[in-house]
Amino acid sequence: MVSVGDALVDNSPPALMRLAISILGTADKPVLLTGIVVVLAVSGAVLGIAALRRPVLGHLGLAILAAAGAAAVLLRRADDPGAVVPVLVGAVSGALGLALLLRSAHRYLRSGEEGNTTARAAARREALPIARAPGRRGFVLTATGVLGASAAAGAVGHWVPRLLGGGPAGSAPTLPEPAVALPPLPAATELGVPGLTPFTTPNSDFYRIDTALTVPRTDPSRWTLRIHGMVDRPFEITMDELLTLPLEEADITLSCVSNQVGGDLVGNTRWLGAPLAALLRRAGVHSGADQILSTSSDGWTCGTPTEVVMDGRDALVAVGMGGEPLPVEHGFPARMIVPGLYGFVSATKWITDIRLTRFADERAYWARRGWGVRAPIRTMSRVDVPSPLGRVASGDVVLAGVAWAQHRGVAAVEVRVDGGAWWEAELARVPGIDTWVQWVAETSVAPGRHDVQVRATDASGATQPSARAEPIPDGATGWHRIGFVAD
Ligand SMILES: Nc1nc2c(c(=O)[nH]1)N[C@H]1C(S)=C(S)[C@@H](COP(=O)(O)O)O[C@H]1N2
Ligand SMILES: [Mo]
Repeated sequence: MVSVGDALVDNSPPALMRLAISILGTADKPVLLTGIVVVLAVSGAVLGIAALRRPVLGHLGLAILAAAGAAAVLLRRADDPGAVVPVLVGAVSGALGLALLLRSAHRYLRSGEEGNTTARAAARREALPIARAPGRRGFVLTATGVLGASAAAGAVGHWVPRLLGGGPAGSAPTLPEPAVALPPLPAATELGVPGLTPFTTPNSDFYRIDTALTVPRTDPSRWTLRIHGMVDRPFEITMDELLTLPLEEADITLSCVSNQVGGDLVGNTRWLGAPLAALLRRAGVHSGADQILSTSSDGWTCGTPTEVVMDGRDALVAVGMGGEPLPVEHGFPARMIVPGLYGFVSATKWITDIRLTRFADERAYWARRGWGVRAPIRTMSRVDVPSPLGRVASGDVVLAGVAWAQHRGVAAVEVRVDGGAWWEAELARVPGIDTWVQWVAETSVAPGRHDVQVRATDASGATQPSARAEPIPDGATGWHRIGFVAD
């Protein structure tokens, strides 16, 4: 099911993907998987009814479904033909189940014909439930048994790999100390306004965006990262080797290009990792190799401008996030992080391969689907307090939120109420230019409905444009506005 879902995700027309993302947001995965279950159940019902007349139809349909499943598995897991075994076992069990059900259904139908006048009439006269009639009961029992066995097999298939420790949770490496440790965050990074987004996003609250229907699980002792392509000295590095490199810490705010104005697909944390530029220097990148094409263990690809990674910023092959090894959902055992670029062009999770190439020659996953190629994060600001459509007491009110302009830095945040004059908010302290910053402003309002707007100016002096643009192809623009009511 998951492989079929993956195949659907990777091969849907871009327009359909955009529609699904815009309507369903991050619910798109459960909806897709539920849809597959529904399609399978309906196909099963139709095939079952057809098979009553012509059993061969049922088995043929089953074979076609199994072939589609096997094809989806083999296409994605070409290196692991064993992955098709569950599909085959499923197909054989399906055929057995179908044969059992058909036998018992035919027995019931026959008993219906023969016993109509006697047994069924007797059953009715004695007010016995009709299920007691011979044959029917047998069919209901067989059907329940087949259903129960399927559910049990599904549950076992789902839980056994997890119980056997198929995941890397137990084998997570203990993270070495960074060679370049950052001082603790200054106290003034947190303004302490109730309801305001915390400066550091806890790992458990960090937004998750990826195309993976099941989280790729890799044993770190078997993980390698290959760096090759347009380089002088291609090499492969193991996790042990990576962890002996001088690791660095960096506070970086990651944002998804799909984040709408006012949206929450953005988070900030302290990352730990090996500087990517050093690894690339070791490989010796050819001039002209303007794209770093990275690939995850599940085949997702990402194109990052080489010059951005080499310009001295804290681009990392990260192994730690928020003081812990990367959680599996966030790329364990290693991922890329490049301050200033949207995640889809910089933040490859479950990374296993880096190939130096040229934008003119190759397009990565989202670029092939109509999204941007070079996508620096746009300056953005958000109102968190008051909460949208929230109620506050009239008189003095506190307005607060966050703003970001990664790798340029936020120079100023301005707010205005009810379309009045803009005034400057107070900014918290931040450890660098790669993170968001909390802002706060105070005003007083009369009872009634009001709205707040916010806009940020980055350190180059550019203020966020008011014109609204959709996230596709390279990031939303516009000023965030929220309404609130003062009592
Ligand atoms: N392997 C892989 N890495 C990926 C993606 C993906 O689909 N697959 N999505 C990217 C996108 S679009 C974003 S915004 C970030 C999100 O990282 P997070 O889920 O850790 O917040 O991961 C990036 N890395
Ligand atoms: Mo994203």
